[in-house]
Amino acid sequence: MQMPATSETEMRAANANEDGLRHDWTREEVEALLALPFNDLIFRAQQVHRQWFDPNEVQKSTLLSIKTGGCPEDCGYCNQSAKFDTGLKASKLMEVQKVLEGARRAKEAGASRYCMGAAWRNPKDRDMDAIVAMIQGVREMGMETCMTLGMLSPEQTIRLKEAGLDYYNHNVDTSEEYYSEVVTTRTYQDRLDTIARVQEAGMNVCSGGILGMGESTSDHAGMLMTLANLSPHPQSVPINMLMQVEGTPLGKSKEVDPIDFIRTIAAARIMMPKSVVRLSAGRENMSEETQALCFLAGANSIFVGEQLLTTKNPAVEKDQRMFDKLGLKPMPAHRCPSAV
Ligand code: SAM
Ligand code: DTB
Ligand code: SF4
Repeated sequence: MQMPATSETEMRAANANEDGLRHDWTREEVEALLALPFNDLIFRAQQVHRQWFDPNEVQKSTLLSIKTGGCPEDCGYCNQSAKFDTGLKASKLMEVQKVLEGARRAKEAGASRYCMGAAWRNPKDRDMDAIVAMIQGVREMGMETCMTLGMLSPEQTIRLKEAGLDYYNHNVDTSEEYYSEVVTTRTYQDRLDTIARVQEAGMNVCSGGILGMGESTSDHAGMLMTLANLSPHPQSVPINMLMQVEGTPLGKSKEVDPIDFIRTIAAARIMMPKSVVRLSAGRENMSEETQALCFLAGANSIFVGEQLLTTKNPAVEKDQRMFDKLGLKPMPAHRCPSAV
């Protein structure tokens, strides 16, 4: 017979999954973490960070929009939705060769992962041959592959796995409670279902969210709780600062205080110790000092290259100067300690 747990420590040990990491966070616990004195929070995050990672290594990914605009979804932050008038020109799925040329350039510029994104609610089966060819071509260059294509059917998930896809990006974006304020054309559960399929197929999950959409600190806690209670943890956790785009419903949202952004990164690092945490969209509008504090808080991945999907990212030379100043070096491919 199992003995009842007697102390908080024992309770935690009992609830830790077989990977030895916690998947039983409560919202209150995460709120308390986010509210710690800043120095204590950063110190804890650094301690955790150094258990699993070289603190001076930062993973570099490059993004490419392989299918831009005209999306039927209504995500309030996104200029690729067909429902908002943002002046963005929609385009068809790119040719495989063009995508591979982009990957080659990204590799030369020092990226170890190529992330390909499509403005789809879900891929159509007729697109899957081209998607598979892109994955195979990028893999042959020795880069890690990531795709973000919207919701997946079980069959499509298997095809991506068989093609050798390393990571699938599917963000939960915010807390479960705030989600319907941001997106109405799908549910939070839809997102979790696709994430579960990707995990079951044995691929690495890249999942995180966006700050600066008018949500509260408690929503930051709720989002981190959802991510950290996934088992296994998403191997990659992108934390985006909203890129405000005129014409989208969230184009004029109240900006997040950089300190709250850094706190969220630190809590993500503490809660998901073996995951790579990406300081994702929003660096274009961030000071070097804020970015340095994000790295200190445990962020160890960025997007490199002048463009994210449709919006701006810092110039490669500017990022290199920042790396030199901070003594950072690129993380080699396949270094994430939790990757499958
Ligand atoms: N359509 C697919 C989907 O939604 O999953 C894939 C592409 S979508 C652009 C990928 C992610 O980019 C979104 O989940 C969201 O987190 C992020 N994103 C989109 N627009 C953004 C913006 N303006 N600022 C920050 N992140 C954004
Ligand atoms: C993620 O979390 N952020 C990236 C990637 N995953 C797909 C996308 C950021 C997009 C920012 C807005 C744009 O450039 O269109
Ligand atoms: Fe479409 Fe993805 Fe943009 Fe939502 S975030 S509108 S699903 S491209």
